[in-house]
Amino acid sequence: MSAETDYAAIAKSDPDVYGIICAEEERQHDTLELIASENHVSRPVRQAVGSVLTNKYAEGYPGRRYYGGCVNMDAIEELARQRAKKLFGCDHVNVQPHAGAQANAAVLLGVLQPGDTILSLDLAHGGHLSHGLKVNMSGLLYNIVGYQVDPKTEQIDYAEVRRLALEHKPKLLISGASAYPRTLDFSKFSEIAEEVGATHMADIAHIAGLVATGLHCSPVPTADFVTTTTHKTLRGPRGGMIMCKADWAKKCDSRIFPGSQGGPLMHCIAGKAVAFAEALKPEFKTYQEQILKNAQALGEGLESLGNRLVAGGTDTHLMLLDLRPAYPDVSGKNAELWLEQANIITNKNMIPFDERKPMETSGLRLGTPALTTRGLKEDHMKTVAGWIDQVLRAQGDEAVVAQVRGDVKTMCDQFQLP
Ligand code: DSN
Repeated sequence: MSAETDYAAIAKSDPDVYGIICAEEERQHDTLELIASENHVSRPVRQAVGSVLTNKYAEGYPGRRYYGGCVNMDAIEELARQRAKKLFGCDHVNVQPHAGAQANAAVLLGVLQPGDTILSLDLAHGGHLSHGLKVNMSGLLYNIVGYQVDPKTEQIDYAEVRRLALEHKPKLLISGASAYPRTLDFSKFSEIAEEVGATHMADIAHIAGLVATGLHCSPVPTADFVTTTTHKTLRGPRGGMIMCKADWAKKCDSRIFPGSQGGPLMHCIAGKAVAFAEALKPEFKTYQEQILKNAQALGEGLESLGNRLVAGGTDTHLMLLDLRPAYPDVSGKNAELWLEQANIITNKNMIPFDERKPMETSGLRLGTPALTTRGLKEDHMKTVAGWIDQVLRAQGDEAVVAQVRGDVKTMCDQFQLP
């Protein structure tokens, strides 16, 4: 059975939904995807996620389920676990979190009592909402102390993190980010956590593919918990995962089920198993290396056109463009909109110490995982940097946007989606 066969069924039975799926396929084909957290999964991953495993309830864990008929659910979950352990070298893994936010919430529930203190990176400095945003459960239930990047280097100042940890004695120290372009020194975070008696949770959602292939240092040897999503650089299905030391295994599992989730999404767990096997292949490392080369090329291309990158550049798959020096009148909101009109997909993002509001922003976040999946290389990145610059300099001028959109379409036609 092929994906096309599945589409034939839905095309006949539900033209409305089928039409939207086709429109989205066309949009993805015709646009350059530069959102750092997105990717294009393989067909095998999509087939696993679209499989009959979606039909099954499997509350519990392999060998201890609350429903009958779980023989194949046990097999797939065990396979996903074994592959994840091999990929990251962790003691224990839970592959059931529906998403990264659920993985993080379960760790918080396992480690903290309401009112306890968490020390984590400010959202406005690259952190994540599940690390302590006031209106997220993390910020509603716990006392959040934020660390910020250094105003000069725009990088994490570990002496400042230590100072805050000594002052506030957090019960949980969170490392990891969703908009931080530089290497994270996870062993330094673990040292600080140990010094103040805190538990250390590292969230590697963005960089999981780099960590799995040894291209970014791994927190697995030193952190108590490592959480991730499976759909960013790791290029698996939408989902989450928790890795932890053996001592925390029982607590981790019980806070996912029954603590915060019901039945696991077994079709997504199957997709995770497929993606982990793909990530264990040598070519996945080559792919991650190309993501990094492409990020360097894109960053250099933008800098050569007079742009400023936050923190002086990138060590990873993503960069933050400070729009103010090259395009003083352009907000992140406008940049995102005009680039989308030119079929270049990005997201507005706060930059450290941003004076614009979160829905306006002075920054644009750019990442190379999806374009690299598509087969684009360093030379293409220079071209893409030029197109971004043309659209922003012209402040969305319709003729310039139309010209770039045409050029983007020509490039997209040369690079098929998986
Ligand atoms: N929304 C994700 C991102 O774009 O980084 C984080 O969850």
